[in-house]
Amino acid sequence: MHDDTIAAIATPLGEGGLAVVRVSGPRALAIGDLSFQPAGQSSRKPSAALTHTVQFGKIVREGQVIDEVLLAVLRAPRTFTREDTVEISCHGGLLPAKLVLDTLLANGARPAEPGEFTKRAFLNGRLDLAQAEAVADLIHSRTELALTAANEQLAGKLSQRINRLRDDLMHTLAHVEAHIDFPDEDIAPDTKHQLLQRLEHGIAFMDELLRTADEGQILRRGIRTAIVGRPNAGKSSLLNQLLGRDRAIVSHIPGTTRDTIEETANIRGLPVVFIDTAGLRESQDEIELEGIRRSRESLAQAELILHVLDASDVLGESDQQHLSEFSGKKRILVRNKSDLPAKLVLPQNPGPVVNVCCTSGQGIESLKDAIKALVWAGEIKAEMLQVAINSRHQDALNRARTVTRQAADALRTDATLELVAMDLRIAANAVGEIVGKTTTEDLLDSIFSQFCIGK
Ligand SMILES: Nc1nc2c(ncn2[C@@H]2O[C@H](COP(=O)(O)OP(=O)(O)OP(=O)(O)O)[C@@H](O)[C@H]2O)c(=O)[nH]1
Ligand SMILES: [Mg+2]
Repeated sequence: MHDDTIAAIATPLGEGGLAVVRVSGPRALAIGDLSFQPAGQSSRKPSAALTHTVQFGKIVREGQVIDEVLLAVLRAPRTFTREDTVEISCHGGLLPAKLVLDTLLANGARPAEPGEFTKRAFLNGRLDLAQAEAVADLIHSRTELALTAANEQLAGKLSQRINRLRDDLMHTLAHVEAHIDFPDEDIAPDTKHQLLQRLEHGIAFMDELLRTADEGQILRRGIRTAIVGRPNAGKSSLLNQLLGRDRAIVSHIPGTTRDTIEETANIRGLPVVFIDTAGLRESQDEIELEGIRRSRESLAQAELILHVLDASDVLGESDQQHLSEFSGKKRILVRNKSDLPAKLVLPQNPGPVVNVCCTSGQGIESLKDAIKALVWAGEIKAEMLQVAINSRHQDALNRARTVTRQAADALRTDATLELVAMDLRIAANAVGEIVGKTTTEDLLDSIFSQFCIGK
């Protein structure tokens, strides 16, 4: 348990109906007492109030009323941080929340660091590390699928599986270590067979989890999708259609888009980050050249490319060049202007092609299906959402898998049991990192610093 008491504004800074200021730690109730004056007959000072009740009153600093508030009293251990907690709902807007916070700080609280409430929840055993990460995923989720995945992880679905995997590794390790202690006894063939089976089972399970990494990444970060093509092909028109609103300027003048425009949309449940770019062509214009340079940069970083072609025109030399240039990437060819007489002839086997008309919106739904089909193989299964791992989990599992494989091979070929035990210990530790059974201060810092202040 921590001996200092932390406080922060938990709601976004800006004007709103309400803001919430949070205090957590051993002196939360005492600091509440110093800052809060109950109003009316039934309201109490925090230290005199029952747990999980709301008190009405005023925040007062040096005799001056700061704001009229509702104050929630939450006593340990049934709180998010498992510490005594006070949550003050004050009027929204920068100043009331800031003055309430200042009062709490003046009365002995310390400003919380980003993610410190959740870090305490983790350190006090309320959440494990994978669950703590899910809190951040939940806050940042941009589609309902991402939210579902975050909720499943927060509910411990991934953690349960990871704990079982780790228990299995530890169990095998205990067996192997027992035999190291009695060097005269060989491991009986039956037992050895069982141990090997268990290890293979563990490796297969790690592979299963590792296969969810791409999906986990998509749900958390979205799919970066660059919309490219020659000027006037209809890239900005396409962006507007996909977003369902007029975001980018569309005009008949080639070279309209200069700066890249980035917007996130929900495509069949998946968060997709679309990047409209400047049309690719030779240019003398300094600004357009910079735009084209940025287009190239977006192209390089994109995980998916929508290559827009004008169906009413023949395939130009530059189109042809771009077709082969982008063929190594996940790509969909979008034949735009399908309302006009067709002149475009595509080369053989160009990969997925969708016909659209960006003035009427025709074909846009098929394009959304094509995007989903290309980036997410098969259905979106509930099972997948329960486990979809993040890149930190992926890294830990990859390390665990390598040494478990090594341990299994060593055991099979009767190598020294000490080596087997050492690898298994490394594997169990790596798996333990995922839920936070083995951690370092650096790891915790890097995870919780990504949180917002007040969470
Ligand atoms: N007939 C027809 N015209 C279209 C269609 N889609 C776009 N256009 C027209 O094509 C012109 C260019 O559209 P934009 O969306 O600005 O093209 P762009 O690829 O973003 O062009 P740059 O930003 O200059 O590279 C505009 O006049 C659009 O109205 C379509 O499906 N059919
Ligand atoms: Mg444009």
